[in-house]
Amino acid sequence: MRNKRSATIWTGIALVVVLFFGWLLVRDIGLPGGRALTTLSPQGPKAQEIQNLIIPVFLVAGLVFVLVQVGLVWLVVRFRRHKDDRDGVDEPEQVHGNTKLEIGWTIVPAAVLAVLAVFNVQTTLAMDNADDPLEITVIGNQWWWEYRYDLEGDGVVDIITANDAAIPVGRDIVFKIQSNDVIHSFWIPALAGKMDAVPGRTHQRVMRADEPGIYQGQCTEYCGLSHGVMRMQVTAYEPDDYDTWIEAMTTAPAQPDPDDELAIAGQELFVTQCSFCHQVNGLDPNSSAPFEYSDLPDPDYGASIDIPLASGNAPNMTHFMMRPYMVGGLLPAYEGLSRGGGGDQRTVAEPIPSGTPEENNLKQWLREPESIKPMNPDNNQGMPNYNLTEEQIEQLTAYLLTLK
Ligand code: HEC
Ligand SMILES: [Cu+2]
Repeated sequence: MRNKRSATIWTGIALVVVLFFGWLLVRDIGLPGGRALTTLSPQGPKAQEIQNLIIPVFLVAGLVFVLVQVGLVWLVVRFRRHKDDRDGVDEPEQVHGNTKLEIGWTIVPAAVLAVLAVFNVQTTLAMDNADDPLEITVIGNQWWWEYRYDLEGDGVVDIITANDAAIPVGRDIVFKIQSNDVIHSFWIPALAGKMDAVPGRTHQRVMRADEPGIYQGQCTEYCGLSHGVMRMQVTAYEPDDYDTWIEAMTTAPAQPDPDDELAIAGQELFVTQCSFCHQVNGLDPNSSAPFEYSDLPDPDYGASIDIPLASGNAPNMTHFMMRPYMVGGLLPAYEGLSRGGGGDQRTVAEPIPSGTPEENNLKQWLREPESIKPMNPDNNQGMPNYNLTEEQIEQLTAYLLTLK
C-alpha cells in the first residue's frame, strides 16, 4: 500500500519536471517577434513548413516520452526493495520473456516512425520548391559572409556585398551556398533551415520572407576562432524598396567632398593601406590621388582591376554604409540596432539607411580589430591590426562613412 502511494507521488513529481522542461522548449511559439535565433517563430513559408512538421513530431515524441517515463518511474518506485524484505522470499515473481509484449513494442515504434517518415520526406522535398526565384550566391569566409547578385542572369556579378543580404518580400529566393575556406553553415532560422557551406560545392536553400524586416542568422558549423560570433542578416524589403536598394548598390558612391579634408585623407589611406584586401568598385588601387571612379562599377573581383587577393578576400566596401551591420554581422552600423542581432527580428530597415552611424563601433574595429572578435590574420583569417594612429582612424572613418 505504502509503495503504491509513494510511487504515485514520485511519478507526479517526475511528470511536473518533464512538463516544465517541455514548456521551456516550446515557450517561444507564438511570441510576437520571437527570439532572434529561434526556429519556433517562422516568418516565411519554408520555415512554416518546418514548423508544421516539428509540432506534430514533437507532440508524438513528447507523448511517447511521457508515457515511457511515467511507466518507468512508477515501476521503479512501486516495486522497489524494502528494508524488511527478505532475500528469496519477498521477491516478485521471476519471469523470462514475453513474446506478445516484445512483438508489440517492436511494431508500435516502427509504425510510429514509418508514419513520421512520410511527413519528414514530404517536407524535405518541399524545401527545394521555388517559383520564379531570385538567385543569390552566398560565400562563407572566416568569419563573415559575402553575397553576390547576378541581376541579369548572364553570369556577370553586378553586386557584391557582405553580412547582410537584401531580398524582396513575397518572392522565393534561392541562396546558392559556397565556402571560401572551411565548412560553414548558413542559417536564418525565421526563414528556413540550415545549409552547410562546403568548399568546392554549391548547396542551395530556398527562403521567402512574408514581411519586411531584418532576419538574424548565425553560422552553425564550427569554423574556427570566431565561429560563435559569425552572424549574418537577411533584410527583406517591400519590392519598391528593394528596387531602390538595387539602384543604389549598382551606382558608384559619390566621391568625398573635395573640401572634406578628413575624408579625402582617409580615401588616400584606404587606397594605399586597405584596398589590398577591400575593394571599392571602380576605385583603382594602383592609381594615385585625386582618385576617380570609373563610370561603371564592376564588382567582379579582378575583372577590371587587378587586386592581389593575398588574404583570400575581405568584405567589399563599395557601399559599406548601406549595410545595417558590420564585422561579420556582429556589430550594428547604425544606432538603434542591437549587437549581434538580439531583440526583435522584425526591425524594419530602410533601403538607404538614414540613421546615425555607430561611429564608435567602426573606430574600435580599426583601432583594435582583435578586441571585437578573435582572429588569426597571420594565417589569413580575419583582419590584421595596422596600429593606426587616432588621426588615421578619424580619417578612415570619415571616408568609410561616405560609402553609401
Ligand atoms: C589583410 C587583409 C585586410 C586588410 C589589408 C584590411 N582589412 Fe579590413 N577586413 C579584413 C577582413 C578579412 C575583414 C572581415 C573580418 C570579419 O568580419 O571577420 C575585414 C573587415 C573590415 C571592416 C568591416 C566590414 C564589414 O562590412 O563588415 C572594415 C570597416 C574594415 N575591414 C576596414 C579596413 C580598413 C580601414 C583597412 C585599412 C586600414 C583594412 N580594413 C585593411 C581584411 C583586411
Ligand atoms: Cu562559419
